[in-house]
Amino acid sequence: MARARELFPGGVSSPVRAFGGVGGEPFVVDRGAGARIWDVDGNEYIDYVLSWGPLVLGHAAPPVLEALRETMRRGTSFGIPTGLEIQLAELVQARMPHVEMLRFVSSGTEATMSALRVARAATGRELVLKFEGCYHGHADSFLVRAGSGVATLGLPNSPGVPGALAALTLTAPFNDVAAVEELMRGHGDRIAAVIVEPVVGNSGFIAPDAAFLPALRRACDAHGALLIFDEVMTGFRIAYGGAVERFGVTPDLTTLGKVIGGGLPVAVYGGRRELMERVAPSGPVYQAGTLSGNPLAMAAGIATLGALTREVHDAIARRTRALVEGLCGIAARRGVPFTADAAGSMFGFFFRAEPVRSFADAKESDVALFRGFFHAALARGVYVAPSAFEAAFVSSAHGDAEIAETLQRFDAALAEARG
Ligand code: KE4
Repeated sequence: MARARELFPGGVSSPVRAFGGVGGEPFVVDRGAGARIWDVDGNEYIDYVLSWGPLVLGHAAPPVLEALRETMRRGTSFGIPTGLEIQLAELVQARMPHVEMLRFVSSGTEATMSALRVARAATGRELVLKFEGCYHGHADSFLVRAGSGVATLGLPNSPGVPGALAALTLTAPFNDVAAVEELMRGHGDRIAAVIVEPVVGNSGFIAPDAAFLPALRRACDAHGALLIFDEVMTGFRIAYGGAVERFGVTPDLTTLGKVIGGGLPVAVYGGRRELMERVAPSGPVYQAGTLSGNPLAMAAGIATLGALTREVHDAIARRTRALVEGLCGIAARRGVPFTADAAGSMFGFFFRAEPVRSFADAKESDVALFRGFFHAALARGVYVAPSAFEAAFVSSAHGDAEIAETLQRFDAALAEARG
């Protein structure tokens, strides 16, 4: 890490990995297999970060490695159409028929940035509405924090984001239908899109109230705005068919990432055909990428989705629910204020008695206790995200033994963290 800090800002390739949210120094990983990872000192951890979501089959999953071995023999990249991208796209469409046409890119940031560009082009409008605590990658328009909690023109929270651009981003609290309707009354005819994580994973785990997503759909229809579901994290995790299957609300555009690359760089933006046909070269909205549709990434995605059958998905979801219920039981027995929830193979918890419905609620959780718990759990071989405001993930490699072991270690870690 000392050498890394000389080479990279904060010594990391992505900020959240630097343990800034929990203090201390990150470990350096050596390898992973199934549900477990080992650091360069030989310490073993049951992994609930899974590369921040992608590894739904666990580390070094045999079908993925086999697909990579077979594919790399024929070359690693062409920049020419291949059959692999067609195969992966058809696998996505089979589970998400509302993604009528799509474009592969190499990161969730590219996907959401491009989806917003399509929405702005299609509507001729410039404003975008996002929700506090939702993260959609680091494109300028999304690095904006609300000045107040209800409806405001954004203030850049990252230097380098031009004020004029930040001013085009509106924010509202997640689950706050009244705030959305107020914004729509005030700015609705200038809003190109509303973008939302259907289940929030970037403020910790926050599920939508039953009325929330339908209300967003209605508000967009009433004001001619497009609805974008950012499913980079929730896709193929909260349900076999993602948010549309789970909530019955259909967006105009969808972004995907993480799971569909099985650990290699793949993301997607897609949706209604008449919107996507506006994208170059069939239309004038420009977006391009040297490694988009990369054959190795496509092969890993095909192997991952191919193995993630509905039965496999449902089995992981059952184990995830069992884990969450076990965690709640332990916290209750120890009298620790705690709330946890899950959707499919994604879950999260907060050290707070009341349910968390917004980022403001999440920020009221006991972050200091989370920090102590994180390190006590890590010392016992359980790795959750080094931040109180991230979700956690389970893979098909997390069997009953891993869940049982996790609960034992969680209990001891909580006892230590409580002091
Ligand atoms: P990437 O550009 O990091 O591939 O994807 C951005 C993105 C877009 N949308 C959602 C809903 C996301 O969760 C993400 C990325 N998620 C974070 C974890 N919260 C990636 C981890 C990191 O930033 O290192």
